[in-house]
Amino acid sequence: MATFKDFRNSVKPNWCPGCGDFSVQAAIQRAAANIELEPEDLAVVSGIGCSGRISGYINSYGLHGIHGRSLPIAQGVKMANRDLKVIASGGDGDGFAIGMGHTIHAIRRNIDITYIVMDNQIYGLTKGQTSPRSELGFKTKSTPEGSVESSISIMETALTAGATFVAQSFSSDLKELTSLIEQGLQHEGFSLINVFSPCVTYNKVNTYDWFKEHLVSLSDIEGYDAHNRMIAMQTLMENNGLVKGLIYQNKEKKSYQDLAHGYSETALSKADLSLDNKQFEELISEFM
Ligand SMILES: Cc1ncc(C[n+]2csc(CCOP(=O)(O)OP(=O)(O)O)c2C)c(N)n1
Ligand code: SF4
Ligand SMILES: [Mg+2]
Repeated sequence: MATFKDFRNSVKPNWCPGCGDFSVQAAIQRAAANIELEPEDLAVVSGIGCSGRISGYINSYGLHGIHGRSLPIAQGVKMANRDLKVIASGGDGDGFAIGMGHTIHAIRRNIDITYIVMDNQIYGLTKGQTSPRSELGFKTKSTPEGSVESSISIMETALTAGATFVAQSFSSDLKELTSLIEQGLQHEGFSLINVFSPCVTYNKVNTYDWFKEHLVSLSDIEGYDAHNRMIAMQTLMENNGLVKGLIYQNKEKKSYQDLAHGYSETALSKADLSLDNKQFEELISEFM
């Protein structure tokens, strides 16, 4: 049986020392081992950004795609081989700016993949511009007078789009993050895990200390019910989205694969899709 070390490869991450993304990498590796996956059972697809490098640092199938497009690729991988556990990953810019259209549709489509966003409230790779997660008034090189746009409330947006699994965590809490990734991978449908993953080089506001001071742990809210969408929304709004833990899960809604007519139980990539002459002629005659 594989351990988390089997999900390591020889590539040395070139993230800055202290970057929150190291913990996300470690949590994915631990979660995969904890749910008894082997490296060949997992595919990690990423977009572009510092965070997007993560697919190269995990010993599994992997694809470092294009900016904002990890989700279409990851959904395609899952549809072609439903036997794989598939993780899509990237930054807040990747998922909530250029890739936002894909994010909303992946949520409502509910294909059984796990989307892990490393949310540092900034564009790290391009050296520190505002992202859709930067707060109003946030000063960067691109907004020296402070951003005049409000931050997108992404967890609330996911709930309204019909998400069946919504969670949020923090790079400093490896135990919780690992557990949420395990739960996300085991959830039958689309799971979104937004991780506050500080950029120590360009974001001097939303630091580790800032999150420790501001984040409210759902496990500290007595009687919090993660199966109640109204409570989830209310709790997010009351805390300005700054909560951590499993926010909402709906186990009743079927995944896309379970609803899609004629979608084979056998992974397409493993099915014999060849046709004999008679089947070929019949197929062609349907279009004539
Ligand atoms: C189509 C396209 N547009 C713009 C870029 C430039 N670009 C690269 S990464 C990035 C944003 C990175 O921010 P984020 O997704 O938050 O990742 P981080 O680096 O913070 O982890 C941008 C705008 C690009 N590579 N491709
Ligand atoms: S620039 Fe920021 S996000 Fe990128 S590796 Fe460095 S600390 Fe991490
Ligand atoms: Mg970012």
